Amino acid sequence: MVKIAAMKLLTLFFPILIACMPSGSFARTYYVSPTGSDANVGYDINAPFKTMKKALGKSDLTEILVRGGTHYITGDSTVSINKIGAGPGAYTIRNYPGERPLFDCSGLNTGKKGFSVTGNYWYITGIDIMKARDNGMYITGANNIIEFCSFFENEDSGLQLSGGATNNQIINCDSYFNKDATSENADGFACKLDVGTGNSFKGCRAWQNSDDGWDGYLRPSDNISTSIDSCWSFRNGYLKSGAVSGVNGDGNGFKMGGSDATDLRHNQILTHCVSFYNRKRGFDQNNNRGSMTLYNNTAFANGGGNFVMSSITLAAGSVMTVKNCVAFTAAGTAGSNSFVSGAVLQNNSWQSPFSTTLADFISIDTVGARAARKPDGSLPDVNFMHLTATSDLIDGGQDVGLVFSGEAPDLGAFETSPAASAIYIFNGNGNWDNAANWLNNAIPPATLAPGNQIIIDPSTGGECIVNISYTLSPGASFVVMAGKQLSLPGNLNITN
Ligand SMILES: [Ca+2]
Ligand SMILES: [Ca+2]
Ligand SMILES: [Ca+2]
Ligand SMILES: [Ca+2]
Repeated sequence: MVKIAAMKLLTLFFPILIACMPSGSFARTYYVSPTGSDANVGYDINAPFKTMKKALGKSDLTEILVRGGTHYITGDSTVSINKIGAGPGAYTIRNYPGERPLFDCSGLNTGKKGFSVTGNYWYITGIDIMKARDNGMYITGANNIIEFCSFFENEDSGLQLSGGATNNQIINCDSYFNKDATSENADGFACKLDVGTGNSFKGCRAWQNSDDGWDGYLRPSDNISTSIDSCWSFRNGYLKSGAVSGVNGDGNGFKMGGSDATDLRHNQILTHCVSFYNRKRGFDQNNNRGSMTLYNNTAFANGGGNFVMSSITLAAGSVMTVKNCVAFTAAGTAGSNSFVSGAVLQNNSWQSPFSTTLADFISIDTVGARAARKPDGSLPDVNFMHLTATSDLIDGGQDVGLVFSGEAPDLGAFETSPAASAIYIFNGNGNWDNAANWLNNAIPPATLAPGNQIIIDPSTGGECIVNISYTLSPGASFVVMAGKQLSLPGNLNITN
């Protein structure tokens, strides 16, 4: 009886199953848990695998959901991510929702990396990697996205891009307390040596790495490009303990390049980045011969100078451009800044007409800079180096194609949002300068701030008489409601 019933079910459902299957595709989500077993089926949440290696070896894999808790990576078992996807979204490794897996790689053999990404089109998010015996994560593949991950206490750079790695995006990641035996090599984020072009960083933080926060030193790659946006680099060249990392630790915030024969070009675009309290330089040319474009970056109190970009002449065709940047120290000065001959320097805090003092900043206290990220992985809110409402650095920048608020970009990494907009409504009948004709007696001020608005909406049968001279400046708006009367015996000037 039972056997016959099962046969009937098969007959009934088999054609339907075939119809639902995408042709040629066997997509599957696997689960990996510290309490799982590689003898399990893996695709059932109640029967997860134990190791990443097992899940990564499945031919029908498209996604791995990693359960929280500590996963131990040991021996020679670097987590190898090598499948080559055909396009965006091909493969995913993510934390199980609401959980945060930690990969403890301290049991690896000497010199072994934690994760090695040779594949393409992987999206990896929501995991932490610690104590690898070399890099926490080493990427040579292309078009991968690494988001909201952290790398700490590894024995070389936390995350490194090399071996021809191209077009990878590193988003909202932290890399800290990484230290190699000599302190000479461990950077927070290394995009260096034989790396390819088109890699980018956004919203990342690097602190207390024994060598540099970011390092773009090349050997032998030449004329490649990297962009770094909204990243913070601080206290590099110091160890977890706070001690100096040693004479071999470089201690730069953003080291933009350099090469053995001082001849190679690493074209760098840095925007909205903040570099502070690094042991040596905030932004360091380091004999990079490529183009360096720095817009809206802030350097504060770096021990060896804030912007130190005068070490060597650029290659023919390369350009150094520094606009809308802020350099400052706790003593209230710009600190030490230098640039190559011919550098384009415009609208920077140390240049005329700006007067940059402590009064320009809400706070120079770095409190909160290493605080936990927001639930979506974005950077925490801080007051550090944000501008006060009266600062002449607000709207002091030039439009370089980045998003800004108000009339123009501010100087530095943090754009100030304009005050909440006010709306003034004329709802009476008669003269403009009679406050009683305005809603709540709120008559518009002599100068209307950008974003604010005047609405002319006289009472039925009434009119608004502009009996004074009034000037509307750029950014303010003026609306006369349909069918309503506006008379101009005085002057209404609208400027742009
Ligand atoms: Ca070094
Ligand atoms: Ca370095
Ligand atoms: Ca000022
Ligand atoms: Ca602005």
